[in-house]
Amino acid sequence: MSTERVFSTHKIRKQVDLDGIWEFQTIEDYILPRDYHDSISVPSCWEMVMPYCRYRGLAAYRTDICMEETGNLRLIFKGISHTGMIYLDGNYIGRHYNAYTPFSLVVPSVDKGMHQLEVIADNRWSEESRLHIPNDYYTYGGITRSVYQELVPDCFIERIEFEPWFADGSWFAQARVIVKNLSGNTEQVRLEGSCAGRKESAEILIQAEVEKTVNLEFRFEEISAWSHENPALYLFQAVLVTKEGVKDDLIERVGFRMVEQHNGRILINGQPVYLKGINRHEDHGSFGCAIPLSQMDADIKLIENLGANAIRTCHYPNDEKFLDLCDEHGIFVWEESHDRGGDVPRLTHPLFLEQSMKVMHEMLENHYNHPAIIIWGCLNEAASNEEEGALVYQKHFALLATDKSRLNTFASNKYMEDMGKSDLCLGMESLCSFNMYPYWYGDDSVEENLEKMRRRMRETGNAGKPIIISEYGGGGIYNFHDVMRVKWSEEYQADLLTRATKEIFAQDDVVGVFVWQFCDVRISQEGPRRWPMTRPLSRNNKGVVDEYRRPKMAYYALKEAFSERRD
Ligand code: ADA
Repeated sequence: MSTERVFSTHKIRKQVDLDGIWEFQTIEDYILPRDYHDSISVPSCWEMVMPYCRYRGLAAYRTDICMEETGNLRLIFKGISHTGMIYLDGNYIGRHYNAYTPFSLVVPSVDKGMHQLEVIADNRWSEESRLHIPNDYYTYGGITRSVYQELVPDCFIERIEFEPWFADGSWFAQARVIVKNLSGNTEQVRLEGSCAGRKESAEILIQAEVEKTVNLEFRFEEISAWSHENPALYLFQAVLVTKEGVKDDLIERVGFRMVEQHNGRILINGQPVYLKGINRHEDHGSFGCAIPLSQMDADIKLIENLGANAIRTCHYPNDEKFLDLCDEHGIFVWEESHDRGGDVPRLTHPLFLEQSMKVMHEMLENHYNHPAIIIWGCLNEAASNEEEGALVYQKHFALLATDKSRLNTFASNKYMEDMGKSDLCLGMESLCSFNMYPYWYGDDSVEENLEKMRRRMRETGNAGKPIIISEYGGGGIYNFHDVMRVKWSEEYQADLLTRATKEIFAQDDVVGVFVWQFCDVRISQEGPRRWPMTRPLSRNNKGVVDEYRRPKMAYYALKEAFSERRD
């Protein structure tokens, strides 16, 4: 079994896991070193390994790979933070920007035998990086997610989009299978798709050096729908056959569910759901953002034990294995494209649109088949109250709206009059989501905040849309106790969550909450915002568990508060 996902993705195609100890060397420029003087585990964040704890810069990685026969080498990188340059036998073969999305490269006709794979990872702040900036979370460095090697035929299956829907008492699906032809000839292939006992196929001609989408239509007789209570999952296998026989395959895991927004409610398979959620950054005191599967599993169980049913992947796409676990546990996911807090100068920077749209494309392409993802999100707390910002939101929502099988939203904090012009973008999203920090940053109550949100929704013709409170919470330092229950004590944080959760649950038009946040996270030292000055221990301490997952009083208070709502 391959380890790319939590299920086998191939029965035919050969995939090798390249995780392990690679050679490692910090460097000063984009020039491969001749000698490597250190080693490091892949995946990992170099900050978690001495002596690189504060290293921000460039580093080279090297490993040997084996081609068992001459053929097309496909390399899959699940995440390099934040820029990766890839070299095979010393030759440059590709580049990728952004830590949080996977990418693949194909090198045709690679000779049988041993080869050297090298990667330069770069986590520097620079003008060229408009999404990874000093922030209220940390941009780690290194090959932070797994790497795989594959041998692919000239015509191979690149990916699958499986879109199910329910109509007239039956489940239907369209499977869009994306096939690539690397060869210089037009190829004739048969594409076979099978799922839940149904089989469909199509014969296609695919021109030289192009990518083609093959549509397979299915109608199913007996299907268990995917839900929080019963997260039923099915395997979809696509097989590619040429006149020489079976050549390639790709297996995806899918779930059958419909997501709608109706009468101010979120409906899953026609049933209203209330989202009791939590914001989770990919961060851990021992692993940084390179969280191993065992810890992902433990995180899911901590979150389930809270009585939560939803997670927001603030503020970037997550590791696919974590999304796989959410599928299995019936946890609803709001997956967010990468960005946090874009002001007008950043949103209008010539590289911002290109970089943010690319991440969004990669998120949609790679995570399309997760039934757990019911909401796509983008542009957390950006300049949605400025004309220039609204233009960027428009472009993002035009792309998100191409997926009709999910809802979309963004977390706004621009509904308050005292922040100047109010939000201009509420009409672009299917749900209205707002971040608020009652009893923490300001003195406004839950009710006062909600009144401002509702007023802005009315003013912009969006009254009646479901409201989500996408963030609320306060800081609490693990093991700091105080009889006065002062700010930063575990007591204050627990009291805040008890009170705010109760007050939000009493609001009829709110259909979900996402507490800020699951675990304490490391924050950037640099940058004009001087984050450490307002973040004791150089962490955002609003986690209900600390960076090592030790529960604070807030964890138990939230568990109690969540148990008050049973729908
Ligand atoms: C914002 C932001 C979060 C975090 C939070 C906080 O709402 O979306 O990333 O910075 O505030 O802790 O203040």
